[in-house]
Amino acid sequence: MTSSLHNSTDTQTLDAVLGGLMRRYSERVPDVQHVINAMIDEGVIQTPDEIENDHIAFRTMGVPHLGLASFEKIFRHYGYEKRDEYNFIEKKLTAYWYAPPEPKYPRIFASELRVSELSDEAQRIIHRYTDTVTSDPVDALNLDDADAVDQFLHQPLWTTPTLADYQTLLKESEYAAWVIYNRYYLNHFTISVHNLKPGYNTIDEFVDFLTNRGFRLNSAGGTIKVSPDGDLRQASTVAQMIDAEFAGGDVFRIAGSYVEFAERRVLPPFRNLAPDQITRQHRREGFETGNADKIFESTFTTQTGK
Ligand code: OOG
Ligand code: NI
Repeated sequence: MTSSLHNSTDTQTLDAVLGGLMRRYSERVPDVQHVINAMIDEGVIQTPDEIENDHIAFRTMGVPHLGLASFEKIFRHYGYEKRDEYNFIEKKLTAYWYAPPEPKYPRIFASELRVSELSDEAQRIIHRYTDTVTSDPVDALNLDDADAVDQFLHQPLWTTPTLADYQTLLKESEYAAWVIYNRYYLNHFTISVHNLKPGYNTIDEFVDFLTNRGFRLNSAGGTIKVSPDGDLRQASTVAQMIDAEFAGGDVFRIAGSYVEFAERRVLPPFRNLAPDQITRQHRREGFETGNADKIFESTFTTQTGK
């Protein structure tokens, strides 16, 4: 099915699913409201709906019946189209981005852990939880029922891990530990800074503003991550810590989700266009492996423990 065949029922369902994701994410990540409040206080925006959400991101476990092959069915049903692949050799991750059915919707960046590349012990731990999933749970879901999809995205897919298992995974793969606890929780939403008012519409200016307001930013590879072509510039907060309850009632502070900021520059052939003529298609599209590799670390202890 192509996006042009998509009807208003699909987009209404998508609106509701995205609304549910953003609502729970904002409740869980106080920085979301703090950033928005700081932007209003500074006069960068008047209301939150002026913010363009560049993309949202999800993480998945690459095992049978789960992973991207399962997860992506949800958003492809709403007209998202699969685009470029990204490979993270050290982190053992594969990712894709998905283009939305209409420009008003965020892009999606979704990644998957290549579980089979981990040590036997880590694989055993992961499978102890994920092996209870014996068929693709998305196939059992009515994707036209927004409430059902919202519940699915926020329900435990497997039993709550033990703290010992979490900590063993953490030593080998911070990503694995994140997913075993957080599952499909929204990993981040992303403020498009290029559409903000002058003085705040470059990543350098926006990062200055965030730093002056006391936000802690991910410093892996430098605060501002720049693509080799210079046209995709990104920064992110350090993930907020949450008090996570593990099996047996153990409570431990672990990384939750974070907020990202992206500047997509106008591509060279369009640089002579008047500012009011510039739309999404004139700007740098997609993602960048080198940038993403460092942005993943927003939830890693090297950043959260700084
Ligand atoms: C995703 C990190 C990559 C980007 O925009 O390149 C990313 C994650 O932390 O799951 O968001
Ligand atoms: Ni991102």
